[in-house]
Amino acid sequence: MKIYNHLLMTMGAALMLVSCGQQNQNSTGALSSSAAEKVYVAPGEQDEFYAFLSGGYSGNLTVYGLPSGRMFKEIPVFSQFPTSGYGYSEETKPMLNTSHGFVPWDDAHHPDISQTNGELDGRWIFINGNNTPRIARINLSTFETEEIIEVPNSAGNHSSSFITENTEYVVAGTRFSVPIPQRDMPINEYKSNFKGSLSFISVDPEHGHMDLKFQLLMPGFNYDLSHPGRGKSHGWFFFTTYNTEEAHTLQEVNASQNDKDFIAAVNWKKIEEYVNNGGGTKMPANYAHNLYDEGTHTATTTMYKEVLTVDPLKVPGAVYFLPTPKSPHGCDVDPTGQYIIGNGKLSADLTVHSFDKMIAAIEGEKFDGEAYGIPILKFEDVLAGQVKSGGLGPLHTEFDGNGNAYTTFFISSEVVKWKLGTWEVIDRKPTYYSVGHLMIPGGNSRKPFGKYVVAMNKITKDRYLPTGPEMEHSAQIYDISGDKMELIYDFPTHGEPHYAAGIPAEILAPKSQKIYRLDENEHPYVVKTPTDAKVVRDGNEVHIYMSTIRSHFTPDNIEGVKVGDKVYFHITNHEQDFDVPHGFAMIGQNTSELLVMPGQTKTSLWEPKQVGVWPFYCTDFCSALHQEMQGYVRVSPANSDVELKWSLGE
Ligand code: K7E
Ligand code: CUA
Repeated sequence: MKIYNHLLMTMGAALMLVSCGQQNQNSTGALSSSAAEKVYVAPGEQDEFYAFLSGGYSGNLTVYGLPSGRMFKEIPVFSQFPTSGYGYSEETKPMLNTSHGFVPWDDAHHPDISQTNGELDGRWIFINGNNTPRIARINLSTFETEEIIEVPNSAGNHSSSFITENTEYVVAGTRFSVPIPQRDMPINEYKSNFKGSLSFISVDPEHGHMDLKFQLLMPGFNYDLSHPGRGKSHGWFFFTTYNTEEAHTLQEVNASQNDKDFIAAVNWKKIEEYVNNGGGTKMPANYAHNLYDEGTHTATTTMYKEVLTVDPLKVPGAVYFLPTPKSPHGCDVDPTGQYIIGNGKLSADLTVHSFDKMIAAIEGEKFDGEAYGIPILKFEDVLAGQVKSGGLGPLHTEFDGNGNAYTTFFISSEVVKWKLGTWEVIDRKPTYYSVGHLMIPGGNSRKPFGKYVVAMNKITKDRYLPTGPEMEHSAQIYDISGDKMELIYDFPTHGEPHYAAGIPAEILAPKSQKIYRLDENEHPYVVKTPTDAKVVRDGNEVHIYMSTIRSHFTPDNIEGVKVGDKVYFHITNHEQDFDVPHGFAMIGQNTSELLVMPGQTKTSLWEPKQVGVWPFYCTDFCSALHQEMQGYVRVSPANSDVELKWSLGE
């Protein structure tokens, strides 16, 4: 307890330092002109890497270039996005369905790019929604969210979404333990009654489609972060835990009592075999699976009613606990798969476990008791080494593929570079300020590209011109090609990036899709040629089959719509040129505009409430005559007999 109090005081002091002590510490000019050259990507030239930064509470994913720090795109994932109409258009609304109904927001933390043989293959990127537990898959040729699966029996889906080295599974662990199945019970009966679920979601190797294969029901700890084994440890997955005390109140104090929490080592191959042989128990659960179809440009939702659960005690030899000091946060595995790093956030030292020693300890039954029947391995028998870092508040570690590791320290605001195997600290550089995750392209794979590290900071303060009380979070790029790290650039981010994933541009850029082919468009309301444009009434629903091309809508004038109608504008963009979208906006609609890409069909719902003649227009400056790209809808009283008609050029 004494140590704990001391740590709290140190944390407090360090935080104050961040708050008021570090202003302009960098004013000596960290950037030499050679540093400027390192990040300078001349006009018309392109970056070497893509970086995908999670958007945190924006619910989205942002795409940047490295080393320029230029933002290329925000990909909507868990949040409605008026810029494109995602989550507002009829086609994409189902993407945000859950067992709790339509949930148009989430908190996205950890993107991870698909892998083949432990190397980035650039097909998909996965990301977790924390708050209403979900995992999303984004297609990396269209940069569109294609699939979102809800994770039942989970709460605070945080140790997610990390993938195994052949993208067999995307794995999602619960941060908060809950009653499973959910039920009405007193909160103070948490201990030994709540459970933590670790979900293994299989990924179809061809289409990427996700399927919740099984959930491991673990003791009621908090499962904070995770990473897959790779190489020799492929087949295992590692999760940090905290609150092994199973406290249900004032966790700040009560979840910091144990000197050591655990890293849970899960042999998923063993459990997979058990499940494939009919093992596990089906349990009722409600969850949504939302899938976007590329042909119809439309998402559909399937609701599931049960899930396969596995009791770890039924699969002997599948789960072990590795004691790890002081409420570990990050859980990282080096490129060889030998070292598992757990960073106790209340500790100064980093704990490194050895996979080989773990296997030997399991075989030698070097146990130090058990927790709910799960064997606890002896700390000394699995420990590879400890890094005496001299920093405070270690969080996350990445690797450069040259035998070095880089760990962030939140409290002491720095990145520390150290050597795997000797555990010696090689270099340390300040961050501005209070760094969370860091990212090296491919840093979570067998083959990192150790040229840059991007630090994602929680506090911005004086790094940019002030923008009122709210500042965007700041990221920083360090050149790590030499022995010493060199800070070469700061750039603002969007939302709150937690983790990120980077990949060489040469893997993604050549396969980036340029248009959707109109002849492959299978949308039920597609208009393949302007002569097919029409307006159809079905009761009080009016379906407008509309096409766009520079610079008009077909049709552009519509009459016979009535107050109380539900008017669906189904807009097909007839352009087949790269980067020529058209937009659509209707006065008074209770949704956003739409941005329709070439060859695509999107639908906007409008429910007119007043009679009149109401305009719509194209929102994207698509041509010299973009301002002429407009039309009218005549709205008559509910009982009117004005006939439905539509026209262009009449
Ligand atoms: Cu450390 Cu959500 Cu990965 Cu933030 S988490 S920093
Ligand atoms: Cu189409 Cu502006």
